[in-house]
Formats: sequence, C-alpha cells, structure tokens
Amino acid sequence: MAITKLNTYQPLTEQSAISMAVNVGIFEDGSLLTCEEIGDGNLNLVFHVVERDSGKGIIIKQALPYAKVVGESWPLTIERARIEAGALNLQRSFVGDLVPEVYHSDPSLAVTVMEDLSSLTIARAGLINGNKYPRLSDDIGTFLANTLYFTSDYALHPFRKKEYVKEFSNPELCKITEDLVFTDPFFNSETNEFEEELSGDVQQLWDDFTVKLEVAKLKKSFLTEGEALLHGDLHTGSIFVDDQHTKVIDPEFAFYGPIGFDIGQFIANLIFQVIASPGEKEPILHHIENTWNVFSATFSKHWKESGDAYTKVNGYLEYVLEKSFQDSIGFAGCECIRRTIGLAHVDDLESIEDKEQRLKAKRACLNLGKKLIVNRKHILSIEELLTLVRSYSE
Ligand code: SR1
Ligand code: MG
Repeated sequence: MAITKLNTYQPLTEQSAISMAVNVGIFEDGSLLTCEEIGDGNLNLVFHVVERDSGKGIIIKQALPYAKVVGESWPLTIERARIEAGALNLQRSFVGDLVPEVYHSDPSLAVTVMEDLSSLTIARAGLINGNKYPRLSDDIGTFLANTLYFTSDYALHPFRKKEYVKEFSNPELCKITEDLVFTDPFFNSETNEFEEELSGDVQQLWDDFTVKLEVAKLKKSFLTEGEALLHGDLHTGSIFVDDQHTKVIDPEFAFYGPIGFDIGQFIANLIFQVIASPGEKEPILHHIENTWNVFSATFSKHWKESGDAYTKVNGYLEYVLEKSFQDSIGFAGCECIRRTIGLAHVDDLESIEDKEQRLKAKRACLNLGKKLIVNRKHILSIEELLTLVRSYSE
C-alpha cells in the first residue's frame, strides 16, 4: 500500500489515518492494519487503527474545522487539537494513567495519536446500562484534586502559571460553553431544543429573573476567575471506564477557569442518572458524595505542601473549599438545565422511551437545576445536596 504523508491540514480518511499511523512510527511499514472511524461525539473525527496480527491498537483523533454536530455552517478552530494534546500531557504528569498516553501530536494537522481505550466503555453508556463502576468517584475525585490543585497559584510559580494561562487560552471553545451552558437555555434562543410539552416549564424559566441573576453571576465566575486549568467538559461522555480503570479523555475545552466548574459538570451528569435510572440510585448518589469527599480531602492534603504564605493562614483553605463547593452546585444546576432544553442533550434522559416518564425526568432536572442555582449558598454540605437530589428523583 502506498504510504502518503500529509503536509497541510485536510480531514483524514480511514486510509490516510493508516498512513499516518505508519508515518509517525507506531507501526512498521508493511504491517496489516485496519481502521474504522468511530467518532460519535459532537466535534471530531476519531479513528481506531489496529494491527491485525498483534491486536495492538491506537486512536487517532482529528479536529474538524467546524462543529460536526451542526455542520460546516458552524466553523470552529482546529487550535483545539493543540489545546487537547497539551492538556492531556500536563494532566498525565499529575494523574498518571487516569488520562490516556499521547504518542504523537501535530497541531497543524489537528491530530492527536493516543492510547487505545477501546477495551473500556464510555461511562455514560455503561451507567445507563446499569453498571456501577466502583472506582469511578475515587478516580474522578483524585483527577479533579490533582489537576486543579497542581495547575493553580497554590502550587505553581506565578510565572509558570501565567505561561499556562497563555498556552491554554481557548476563546472559541469557551464561547461555546458561555453560550450553550450559561446563556442560550435561559433565553428564547434558536439553539434550544425541547419537547413541546415542556414549553410552559421553559417559559417559566425564561421569566424567572431570580434564576437569571444567579446564572449571570455564575457566568461571570466562568468568564473571569482563572483559578486552575480545567478539563472544561467533564461529563460522563468524556470518561472511559471499566471496573478497574478510569480514563478521562477529550480536554479540548481546557482553559483557566473556576475550580468548581469541572466538579459541577461531573456531579450534574451523575444527577441525570439518579433522576433517569429505573435501577438502584444509591450507588450513584454514593459516587456524587465520594467525588466531593475525595476531591476535598486530596486537595487539602496537597494544600499543606504549598509554598504560598497565605495557604498557612487559618480559614483560607476552608474559604477556597466552601467557594468551590457552592460554585460546583451552581454550575451543576446550569448543566442540568442546558442538557435538558439546550442544544446538546444527554442519552440518560433521551433514552427514556416512555414519553410521560421522560417528560417527568426532564421536569425534575429543570426544577432541580433551578434550585441548585438559586440555593447554592444555602446547601451547606454534600449530605444536604444528596437529600435534595433524592427528593427530585422519587
Ligand atoms: C457544539 S458542541 C456541544 C457540546 O458538546 C461538547 O461536548 C460540549 O459539552 C458542548 O457544549
Ligand atoms: Mg468532547
């Protein structure tokens, strides 16, 4: 087979992905390779290349110059591939195998070649199928604590931190979140999508100025608080799992933002399971509780090693944790609402076949979302949050 080498950006095909796998030295010329495009996300091409004899596989991810979910009418920078590869490498230095290994990246071709995770399952799909994944919250709590602490001013020299802020400046992807998470669902925007039966509930939301004021404050935090390098899109579709492994993928939305954002997005995506799942809810509630507990214990442990004088001042750690907790709850509320009536929905809710059940679950997400946003400063512990979530899932 002729091995061609791409010099300028063009979308890969299954054939050119095979050529790339050879060109970057992962497989020898002459190896019998198969390739399948397996991308089912909103934005990118994902190729799975396998060497037939050894069974060895790799993933080649390529950013398209537009948002795949909408099409070429929504142009989108391929810079996000550089951000993603850089974030994976940096995160790996703090969390090891909790993220995939990057074998090769090429920003001009918008390509990241990485570890094959095809033996694992996307957490959202696995949870919908009733799997409980006992390691999930230990691992995500650790991922959150390590990535958020070690990229913050509490851990880094200020020059290094500002270098990272520049390196991970990600305006176009941030704009997607600013619009799709914080603005569009709260106004009558064209991007919203919801069943006609929810029109009354949605109108009520749009008319609720208390909610809007609180979302404005949360959006301001997202826009202005460059506290730590966030994953930026930490939902259960960005996590591969089995009972022994957890791998966080897809940090193309990475940028410097408020610590509570990643935590809140993850918690909200577990809340969808608590509300939507016909099965046992307690194991998922346990994951919510344990994520926060592991995060705060691990973050506090790292804090003791900080060189920053203020980290020795009594009450400062407690302040940072309390602020992050309240923000997490508010951001979780925004995620609950945007995944219910915004542009990008979640299978946890969409896969409920019975229409009345589905509408009931969606109304619960909308009402809980509002409550989380408005009451975030009055929910004082993770146990109180669980009690609230339970009350919306009965
Ligand atoms: C156009 S992108 C829609 C959503 O998919 C991504 O995974 C992010 O969550 C984004 O908001
Ligand atoms: Mg993604």
